[in-house]
Amino acid sequence: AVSPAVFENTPRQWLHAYPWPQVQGHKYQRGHAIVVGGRLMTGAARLAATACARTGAGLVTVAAPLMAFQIYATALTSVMVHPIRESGSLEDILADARINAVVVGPGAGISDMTRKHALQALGGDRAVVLDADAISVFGSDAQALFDAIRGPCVLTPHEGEFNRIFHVEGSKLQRALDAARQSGAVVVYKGHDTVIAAPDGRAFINTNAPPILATGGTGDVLGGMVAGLLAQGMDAFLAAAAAVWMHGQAARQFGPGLIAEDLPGQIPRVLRRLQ
Ligand code: NPW
Ligand code: AMP
Ligand code: MG
Repeated sequence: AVSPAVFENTPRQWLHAYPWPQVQGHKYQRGHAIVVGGRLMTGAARLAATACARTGAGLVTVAAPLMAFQIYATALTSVMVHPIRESGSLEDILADARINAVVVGPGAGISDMTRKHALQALGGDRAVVLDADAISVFGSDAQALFDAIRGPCVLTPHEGEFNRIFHVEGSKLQRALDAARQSGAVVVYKGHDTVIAAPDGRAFINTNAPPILATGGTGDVLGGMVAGLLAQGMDAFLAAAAAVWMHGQAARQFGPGLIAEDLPGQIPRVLRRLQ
């Protein structure tokens, strides 16, 4: 049964919390997000970083493995690139206290390095988005992930990723709510009927996403969008809900043949219509 705390995801739910740019504001006041880049599948982090900037984050940096540094540096213009040390540690990058959101997972690969990056990202006050491989890599050890989640954290699994770390039953809504409670994170359980669930029992069901979104890289775009809103100080549950709705709305500007990189450029238009 749908509890009274469940609503359809519409701008009415989160628009009051969207951080509209301030007249006297500067970029450092609009947040600084880090997107941890993969070594081989570089498209995913490029999509996430661009989408992150498009949601209004003041600064976005891709933390890039040395072997892929040139790819990120050449492909991205508004986004900065910072090399990850040989050791793979993100410590020096995350040392800057102004960094307030981190995305790990898009294109990261299933490896000890991805696991280490996820745990390092979670070891601080900043908000964290874990998507894709940063979820799957905890498939045999989900409790280690849940134990590490202490601050604001959003997990954005598709069905396959969800089932690797959560073993819950019932309706999609119930599974998402149980997953959020178990993990302590906001869970964005994706699909045509994405459920955004918070550990405290709140949930939104999103209905604006068109089926043309079922194409490679759209999830990576969404992860970056959530982080962009978190960097601007939005609450994790509202940031996740807002990003999911904007993502669906951006996709509705297109028809079949939509590709993931079409989406970020539509975000300013979606936001302008909300003003
Ligand atoms: P089946 O076939 O149903 O048995 P993965 P991934 C299952 C990066 N990307 N949606 C299904 O199993 C990502 O960021 C990079 C999807 C399927 O075989 C990740 O790092 C891109 N799958 C990495 O690729 C663009 C579902 O799960 C398996 C499902 C892998 O990500 C593309 C796939 O699992 C991509 O985003 C559902 N709703 N339900 C780039 N441009 O660089 C069940 N499955 O291989 O862990 O997932 O999404 O391919
Ligand atoms: P990912 O699988 O990580 O690339 O994420 C895919 C994105 O597309 C998520 O935001 C899903 O909610 C969305 N999506 C996937 N399939 C559909 C569908 N059939 N209808 C609407 N949205 C979808
Ligand atoms: Mg994905």
